[in-house]
Amino acid sequence: MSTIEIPAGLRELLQGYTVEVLRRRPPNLVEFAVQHFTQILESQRNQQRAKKRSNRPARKGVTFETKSDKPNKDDEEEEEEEEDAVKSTTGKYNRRVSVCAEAYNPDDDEDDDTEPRVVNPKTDEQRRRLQDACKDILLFKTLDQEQFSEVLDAMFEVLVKPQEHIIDQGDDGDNFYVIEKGVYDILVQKNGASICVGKYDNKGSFGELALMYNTPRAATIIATQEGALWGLDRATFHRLIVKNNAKKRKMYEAFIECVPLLKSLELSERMKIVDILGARAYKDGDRIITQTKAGQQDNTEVEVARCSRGQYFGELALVTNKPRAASVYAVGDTKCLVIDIQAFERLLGPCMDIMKRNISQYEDQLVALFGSSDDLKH
Ligand code: 1OR
Repeated sequence: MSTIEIPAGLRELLQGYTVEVLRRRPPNLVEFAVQHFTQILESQRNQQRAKKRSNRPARKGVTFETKSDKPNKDDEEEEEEEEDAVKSTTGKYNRRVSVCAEAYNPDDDEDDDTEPRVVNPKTDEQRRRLQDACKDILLFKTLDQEQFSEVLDAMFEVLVKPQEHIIDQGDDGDNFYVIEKGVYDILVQKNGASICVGKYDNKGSFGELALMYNTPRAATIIATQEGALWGLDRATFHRLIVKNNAKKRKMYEAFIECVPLLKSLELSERMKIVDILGARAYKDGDRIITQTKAGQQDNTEVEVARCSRGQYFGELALVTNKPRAASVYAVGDTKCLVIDIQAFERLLGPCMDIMKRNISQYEDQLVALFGSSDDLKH
């Protein structure tokens, strides 16, 4: 008796669809099936693109090309671009059309809630690694549990090789990436030369800007060693993160307006800070920052200052590129808004002078306490 072979993945596909039907109870099952499987197909294509990039021969040195003069683009890729361009006329997966940083209005996107979820099946072990990589990602910190698990479901693993370009400056944005492991250089083109402006060292995320603001990729990201990333497709990023940003702007606008440090920024610059910040809650006594630089005399800790609403901390090590000069503890239940070092450098440049001026006040405080400010000398 011959047995009928069930194609690999069929069970997961049908299960995924069934779960979504039960969750969302769509009025038209066939229409919903079309949407659901189209989204999966789109996600698979994203993965294939990411994979293709990883198979591309590593470029020698660092070269930058403009969109119009890319010489080695293969025919298949051209086809993909055409295909995407066609899609954009249907309005669903718009390619970059304009450069803007306007607040996204969720009311313009009412049908988003009925959009089917992208689900990339994962083994338990993959899911555990993914969860671990995502636990400190600031952009995910303001999502509720349900949204966060949708994000995890949609993410897909990307293994990278040394010298691989994950993102090229000037390209359109396809995915957002969370780093599981590996070191990645950040390069920016300046006067025709590419300059390394920073790196990601086994943690963090990148690729959010082009997706958030519909702009070309602002930097090139190159793996310096073998690594592992988790990608999130543009559509899901838009549906969950960008939509959430509109809420974040509403929630934090008034607060950010009254933070003295940020007064010298334009409103649009302040809103960009809101877009990428994450919220973290602490309980009384929790250590928020750990001093990594040796203390003054012995190891006893002395309270040197207390910050409250609208004030900031954690900038000193970033400005001076030195180890953390002090520990910071929560007094009572607290909530902090946090940005990562790359965003800090990118967005807070105009506030640097104010921060430096304020840093000199720390020295005065330490001199008053210990009679020396060696800890802050640089
Ligand atoms: P993206 O979608 O534009 C490139 O693709 C990514 O590099 C970008 O999102 C950020 O996630 C990341 N300026 C611009 N983008 C940066 C920068 C950066 N750093 C990381 N990315 N600067 C470096 C700050 C250390 C400012 C350079 C002048």
